[in-house]
Amino acid sequence: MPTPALPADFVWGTATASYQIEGAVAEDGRGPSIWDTFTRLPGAISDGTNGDRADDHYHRYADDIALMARLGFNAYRFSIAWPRIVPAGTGEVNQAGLDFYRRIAETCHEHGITPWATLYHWDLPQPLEDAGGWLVPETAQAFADYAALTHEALGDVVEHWITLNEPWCSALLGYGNGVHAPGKQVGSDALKAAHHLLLGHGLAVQKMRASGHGSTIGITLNLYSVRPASDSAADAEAARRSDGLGNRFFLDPVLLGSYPRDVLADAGVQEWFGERTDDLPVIAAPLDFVGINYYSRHTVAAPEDGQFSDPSVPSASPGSERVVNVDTGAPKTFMGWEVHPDGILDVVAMVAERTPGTPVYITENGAAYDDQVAPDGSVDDEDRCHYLELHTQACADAVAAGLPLRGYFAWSFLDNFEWAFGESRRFGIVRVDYETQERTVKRSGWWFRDFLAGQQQGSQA
Ligand code: IFM
Repeated sequence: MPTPALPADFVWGTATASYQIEGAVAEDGRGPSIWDTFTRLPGAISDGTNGDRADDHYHRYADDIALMARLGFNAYRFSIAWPRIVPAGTGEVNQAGLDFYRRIAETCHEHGITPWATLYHWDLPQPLEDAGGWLVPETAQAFADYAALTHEALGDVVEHWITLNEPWCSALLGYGNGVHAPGKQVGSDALKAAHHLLLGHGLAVQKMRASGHGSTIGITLNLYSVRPASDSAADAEAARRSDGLGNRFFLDPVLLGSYPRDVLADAGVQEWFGERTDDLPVIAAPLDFVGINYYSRHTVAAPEDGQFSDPSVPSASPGSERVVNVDTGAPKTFMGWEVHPDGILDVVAMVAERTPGTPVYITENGAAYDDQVAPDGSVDDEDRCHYLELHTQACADAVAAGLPLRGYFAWSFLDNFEWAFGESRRFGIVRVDYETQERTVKRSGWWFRDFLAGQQQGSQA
């Protein structure tokens, strides 16, 4: 059955992130970021690639945005590279960086596409990491200053602003197990990094609100549908921990102004967090919307006897190292992530129950598959088409259920540099040949064009 048309003002966008697509890392005054450094560490990136060139979007953005328009998207979510704007993290501002993002926004407007800017999608200026990174509160202040000046400079061409993308990843992959930049492994102190990220978010919202621009401001969290593998009390406990660290630890401070006590206790960090309660009203600054990146469901269990976690293995789950993710046998993407479209309703409900009526956007959703290129150059990615069909249908179900879902952004427009997996995982609905930089719309891109045309017709009927 075709997906029913969603309201005419439903946002149908596509998303990218600066380091993953821009390339041009040494051009026009951009400073080094933690990802420039991290990708040079032996073994950090599975295929040894880096973002030096990526999709060369820095030079090809105009054609890329024109292609987006041809496919029918009405919004483009991109991220702004902090080291292009403030190359050293604090201090001198690089006008060429601001000019680049103004060109992106203006090109979007020329094509009837609404620009959505994310201020932090993981590319921290390296000098700030050298000074302690997200483990120190000064980085939160530096982020707020950068956010405010960028918003001040571009608020006339960009109305929708997202402070942070997925602070769980920045904190727990960056400082917990170290599989992301900066590659630190500091145990439960990674939660301090999470706190400083959220503090930076709150300070940024305060400062951005003080400008004359009537922007809408939100944050993007990666949330998971979580369920216990069985009815046992032990599996329910595993689900509490997984939901606690993955979802509630971010949702509660941002939307309710408090950290979940059980998660602080699991990680043994009550004292440190107890000394920072004054930050909570800042972190809980009122938002105009909440963005959710939704990809998958976690089915979790308590460890079987003998499944002890090895304390010498750095963990991204401080205090909950022994929670086991169970393979349910459901279809998975090339990332090994279970395909569970109805989880969209679960995660939107998590926001709605904490802050009823606040608009929610799925700011990322998509899938990596092992794309095959036919001799004629085409990519018949039927599995990705199916994934997108199921998840856009779930959006329609969420709206029909009365949940405050107002938009959806497909991840990603282009194949791109997938962090620790380098170029070995492709999420794009448009293929990129990294050698020639040629773009080829995959079958999923054409599927989206037809789907969006149907939406437009349906919403006009
Ligand atoms: O590529 C990433 C993106 O940068 C953040 N969200 C998840 C995507 C897929 O892993």
